[in-house]
Amino acid sequence: MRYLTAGESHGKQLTTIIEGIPAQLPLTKEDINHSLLRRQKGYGRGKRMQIEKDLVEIMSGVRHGYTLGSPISLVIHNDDFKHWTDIMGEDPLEDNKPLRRVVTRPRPGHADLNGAIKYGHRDMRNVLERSSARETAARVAAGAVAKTLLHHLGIEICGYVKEIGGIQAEDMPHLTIHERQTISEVSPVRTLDNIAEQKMIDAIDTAKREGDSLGGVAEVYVTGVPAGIGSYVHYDRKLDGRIASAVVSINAFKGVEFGIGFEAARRPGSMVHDEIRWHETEGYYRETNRLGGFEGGMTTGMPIVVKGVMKPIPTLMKPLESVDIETKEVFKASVERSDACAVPAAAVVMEHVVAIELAKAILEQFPNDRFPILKKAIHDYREEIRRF
Ligand code: EPS
Repeated sequence: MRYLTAGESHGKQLTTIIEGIPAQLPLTKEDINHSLLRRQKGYGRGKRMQIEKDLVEIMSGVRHGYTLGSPISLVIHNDDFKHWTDIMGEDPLEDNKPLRRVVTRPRPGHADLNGAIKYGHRDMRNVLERSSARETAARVAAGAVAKTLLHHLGIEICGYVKEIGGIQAEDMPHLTIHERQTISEVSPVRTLDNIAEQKMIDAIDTAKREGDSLGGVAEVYVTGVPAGIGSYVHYDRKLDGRIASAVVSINAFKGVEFGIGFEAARRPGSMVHDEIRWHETEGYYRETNRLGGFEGGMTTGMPIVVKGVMKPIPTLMKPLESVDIETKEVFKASVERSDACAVPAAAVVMEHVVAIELAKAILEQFPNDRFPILKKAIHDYREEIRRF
């Protein structure tokens, strides 16, 4: 399975093409729209989310509620494009018509300056339109297809917020995946801890008042993945490595931890590794899950627990100093609109990119063009490893 996305933030639409999803998987646009709606929610988002109402149009690859095995192409229209038709249109500019909304002032922390240098753009709008996190809507659409596939294989996944602006949610190791899904869904900041929730909201309000922005930590929790997905034999088949790469590729993400993560550096080995147990009906399991569901680049069969850290959004109402690329003069970058905090939305994005990597690994390990045969293969594998 592979996918590509296309589309500018204020262009006509976002497009995704997904290749390699087997035929006969039940899939509807509601499955995808549900994910898109979840990504748009979250306390701290700015005015743009009031303009957009992300809805998918399935352009190919699905017929009467089932996948065909052909490429699935998905489109999300940008409602904001109507305000940008003159600026973002594809036709050459008419004679003497000036370029509008030209960006010559790179925002610190954005792709603006490096992208302009790399591609030779003097108008940095040519960079920021694609580097914008708007693109994550397309990744969520692709991820919703992956999530649907996983769901029909008995694999459930949930992303939620662990930390915003230094306010940490308590660990809730006893919660089931369904409790995680239900509790986080009704939280305005998508967290499981209702005490931390109000403090996070207050922190966002303060940041907003001060023209500032807040980052945080999202966690993704996955159940039902059998042991042995991924591989130890080669660097690029290690599934934790692939997940780490996918997470850091999300806009503004700077790092990843599995299980206890960096804490492993501070503990002796006896307090890090998870003791192996065996149960007559369940098979092998670990007494603890400090390693977050991975050993040797492969799943252990325990829940996958992965965290991603998001830096504060760099588009700030409170200006930071930068240099105009035309005049070379120092100026203070200011903007009209921004999100004070997008960590709740980013948790949804992270959930979907993790789903994509898991679906990819499963389809590599159990390749089949027909979904019912893939489902049987996974069922048989689970039975086999239970008796191993
Ligand atoms: C973004 C800037 C804002 C965000 C946008 C990402 O958009 P605008 O520049 O239009 O105000 O709202 O996020 C989305 C549009 C989205 O769908 O998540 C940026 O610079 O990354």
